[in-house]
Amino acid sequence: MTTELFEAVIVGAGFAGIGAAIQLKRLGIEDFVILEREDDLGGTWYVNHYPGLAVDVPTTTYSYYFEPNPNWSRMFSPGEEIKQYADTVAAKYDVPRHIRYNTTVDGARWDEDISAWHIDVRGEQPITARYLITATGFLSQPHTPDIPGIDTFEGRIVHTTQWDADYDPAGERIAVIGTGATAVQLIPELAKTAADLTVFQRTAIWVVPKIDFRFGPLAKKTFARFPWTQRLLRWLTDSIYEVMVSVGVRHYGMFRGRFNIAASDLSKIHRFLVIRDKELRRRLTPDYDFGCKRPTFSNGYYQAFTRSNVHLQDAGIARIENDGIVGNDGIKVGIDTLVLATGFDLWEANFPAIEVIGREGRNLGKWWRETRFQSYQGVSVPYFPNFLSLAGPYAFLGLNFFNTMEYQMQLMDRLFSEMKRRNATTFEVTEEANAEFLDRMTELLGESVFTVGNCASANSYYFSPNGDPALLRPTSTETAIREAMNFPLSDYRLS
Ligand code: NA7
Repeated sequence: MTTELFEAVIVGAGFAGIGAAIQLKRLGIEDFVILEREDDLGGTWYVNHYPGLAVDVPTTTYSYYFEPNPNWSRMFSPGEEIKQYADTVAAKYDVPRHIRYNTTVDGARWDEDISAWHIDVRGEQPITARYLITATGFLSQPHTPDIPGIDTFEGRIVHTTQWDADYDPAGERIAVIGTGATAVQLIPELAKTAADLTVFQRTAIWVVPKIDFRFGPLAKKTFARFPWTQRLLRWLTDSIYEVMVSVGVRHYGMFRGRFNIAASDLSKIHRFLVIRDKELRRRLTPDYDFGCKRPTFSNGYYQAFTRSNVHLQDAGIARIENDGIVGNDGIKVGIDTLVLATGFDLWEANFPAIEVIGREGRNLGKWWRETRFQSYQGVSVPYFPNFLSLAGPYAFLGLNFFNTMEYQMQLMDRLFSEMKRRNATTFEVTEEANAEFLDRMTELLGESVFTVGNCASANSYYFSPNGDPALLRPTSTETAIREAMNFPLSDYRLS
């Protein structure tokens, strides 16, 4: 079989893939292809389009630092604006011509003889590339729950990642399974017109008010004419989020959870002001510490439960029948539509998102499971030369994906520039550097909410199946960027 040749392959055309493409171009590498399984770019912001979809980080912060957007309509912009932003940035840097849509990567294997990756593309000829960059995101593999009888349901069944834009919930009897960030956005929208909406909650979620407002024409004009004004606002929202993650998550122990207690008090007051029914408030109250799992921001979620057409079911699901859901309390709820707001298979299907076989036949997924989930600076793994995993263990800086991108682009810059300087064609992180990084991350997590807090009942995707809180990189954004710009070059073997 013939094989196509590229200098680099990027898997995924979401914000991470677009960022990696921009960085490669800055480094003078144009011979690369982005393989994307969907038929458009934008990743999660293309796939998700359920009613109520919005970013849950201020948009001033949720954007590439080098590409501020003066046109955001509000502080927490709706999904379609974020998708539009992805289109605009990609077009500006001439990224789309590198993208191959409807292309699913099945796996990749390192070939020691030619020092390159063989990439298997479903139904197409394989690709050979010197560098492999997986930009597959953290939440990209939808989770369909394995509830008894789910296949027998005869009504409409939809996962939130596959929303049908023509679906009209008016007059429908709807069940929503799940109460994560997606459900918190969707439920108030469905509640407006559904005849009956039953929310099946397994684990209550912390919800705090959202300080959201529109950016009027004057604000937009000011951002466009005086970009420093938007930078200033970004600095403010960046700082607030940085402090939240630092005090509430990373240094939970040092602050004895005081920030988390204050945040849960805020959520409690919010519930108290909105919901008069004491028992309902109790049922909506989480029994784990604020911060163990991603908290949500909403002014409409609790409100929705005060409507007469909205019901909370927290007894658990026994089974699904052809026309409804039977709870563990024996009560059956008849429904027309079943909405699965059940999130994503993060650890099971995303670490890694494709099969990756490195040097000496090492299988990345197996190795992570047999040892621990680990990656140097959140991107590199020993035995996997010329490979960067942008959604790796300990990569995510918490809350804002763009800060993560920022340091990863810096790291690419330093690494590839040094390769060029030395005329090298292969890089591989050393086992020592990787082990040292893992030890450091483990130690830093020692005083985090995940270690010190009460997270047992949170069902949080921040924890890997073996119990390590291996998703989050427990350093500040500033530290991550500084390390990406200054890491010892001896941490990599270049040849
Ligand atoms: P999440 O946050 O993973 O939430 C998924 C929800 O679905 C959560 O409440 C789960 O309950 C629930 N779930 C999953 N499987 C089941 C079964 N079998 N039965 C009952 N309930 C179930 O995904 P989202 O899409 O809401 O949000 C993802 C991210 O998008 C979010 O963190 C933001 O970063 C943006 P559980 O809590 O596991 O008990």
